[in-house]
Amino acid sequence: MSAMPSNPILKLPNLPDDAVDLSSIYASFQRLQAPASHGVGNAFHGVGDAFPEAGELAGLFFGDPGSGNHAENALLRTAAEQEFADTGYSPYSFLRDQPITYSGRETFDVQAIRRDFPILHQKVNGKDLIWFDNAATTQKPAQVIDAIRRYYESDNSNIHRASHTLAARATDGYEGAREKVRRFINAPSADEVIFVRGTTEGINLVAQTYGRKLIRPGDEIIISTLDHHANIVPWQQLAKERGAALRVIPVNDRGEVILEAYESLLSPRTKMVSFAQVNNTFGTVSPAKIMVEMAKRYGARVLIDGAQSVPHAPVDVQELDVDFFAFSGHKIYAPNGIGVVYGKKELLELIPPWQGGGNMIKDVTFEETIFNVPPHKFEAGTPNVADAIGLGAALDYVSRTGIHNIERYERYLTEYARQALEQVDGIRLIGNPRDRVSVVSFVVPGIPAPEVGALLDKEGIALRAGHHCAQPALRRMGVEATVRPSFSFYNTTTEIDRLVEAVRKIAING
Ligand code: C6P
Repeated sequence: MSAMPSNPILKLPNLPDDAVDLSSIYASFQRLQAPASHGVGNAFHGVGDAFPEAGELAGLFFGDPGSGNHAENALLRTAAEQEFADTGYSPYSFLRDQPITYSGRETFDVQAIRRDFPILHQKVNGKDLIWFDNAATTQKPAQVIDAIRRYYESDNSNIHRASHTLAARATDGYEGAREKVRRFINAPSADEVIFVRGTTEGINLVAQTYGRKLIRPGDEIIISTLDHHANIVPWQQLAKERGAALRVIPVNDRGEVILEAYESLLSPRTKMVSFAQVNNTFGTVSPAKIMVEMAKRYGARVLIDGAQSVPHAPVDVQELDVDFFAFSGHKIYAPNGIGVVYGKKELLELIPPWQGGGNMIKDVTFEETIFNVPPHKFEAGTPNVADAIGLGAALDYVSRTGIHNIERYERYLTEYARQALEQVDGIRLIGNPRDRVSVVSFVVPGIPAPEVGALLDKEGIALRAGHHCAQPALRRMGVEATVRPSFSFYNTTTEIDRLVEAVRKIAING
């Protein structure tokens, strides 16, 4: 076994970890760029051209026969060309790009960002902590911790009910956070933003309200092989209860949904399509806008599980034209126990409340209850005020940093890690999606994934090793468990080099 090269990354520019200036990242990419630039004002094309994978995708998009199934390519191309003709943006990126010029606050400094996250500055097992478990949960900046402390120190109160000053302040804080969420996902109205505990609760809410009211025997619900258990079990339960059928979109060997197969599953029987915009095992970005449009042609409603997309790229629910959209606060630098389900107003008005109790009513007698209007109709009981305010502070933090900047830097880190890990002898990468964000999965044949996770923990590296609550997705790739580093904008290439070095040793020594 040859000694490890000082920088195992050959294809990507090695960036300094401090003061990462996005204009210099972009300049590095430009130097590496293939001659046939498509001139599309899109991060994926601009940044992605440095990556062979992305080049392949661009080839596919622009008519190169590329690799893989031709029928699938043709379908993708048709849909892609239409999307491009309509919008001028790549359908594979669910992003709207910013101009490619950076200045002032559009440039971020990784070390300055890291200083905002107190938890990162500790030793674990004698080594500097490396937090690569961001798909499971993200760490919280001081700004979020401070917002929660300030709330409990000065404003704590129940909301919407009392006539005193603290109740007014707490209510303003809570409703202010709802407005911040509205702005962040570009919902038309804050009344369409329901606070829940997280993505899981959001999907269950939709399944048990919309689903119970409108899914009938013989109807069909479509989900994807790439989905997290949170988007499988609630629909499976509902299908059994209502005599409906669950249909599952297959994926190809790369770990991408097969649009052609999805098309063939759709029919007038399809009442609901629900899928993750970004998968949590391979980081696959699914072409959400196209998938919504395809469902709409059959009159189906669509829920997008945004747990792994919202932290990494801009999301616009109006542009997606999605009916429901769920995400978790704790994956986007906010506290645990707070999340969001967005629903279109006309649907929220149509469907029944989920839980009964205080706050969700207008009037109660023993004979009858008149329900409150959305979103309050879906928020029975005293809500999680402090953590909603924490979520608002987290979205402020992300917005100040710039979600476009975050996305570009995280794509860079992810591709850096993928290429570096690919060069480690004795490990196998699992899943190879052409459009991915934040996640890389691998196995070390002969060593169970949890054991690899424990060995990495000894090096101070925290990541998830197991089935990631997505057993069907992993089984599709022939494995039961993987080791899964997942990246955030506070991570660095130096940390990835440390991971690669540790994995290399494990693969050699066991
Ligand atoms: N995935 C992971 O380590 P909750 O637990 O409700 O905040 O999020 C559920 C969920 C739903 N959809 C997707 C795509 C997810 O990734 C998750 C959570 C974590 O991958 C914890 S299992």
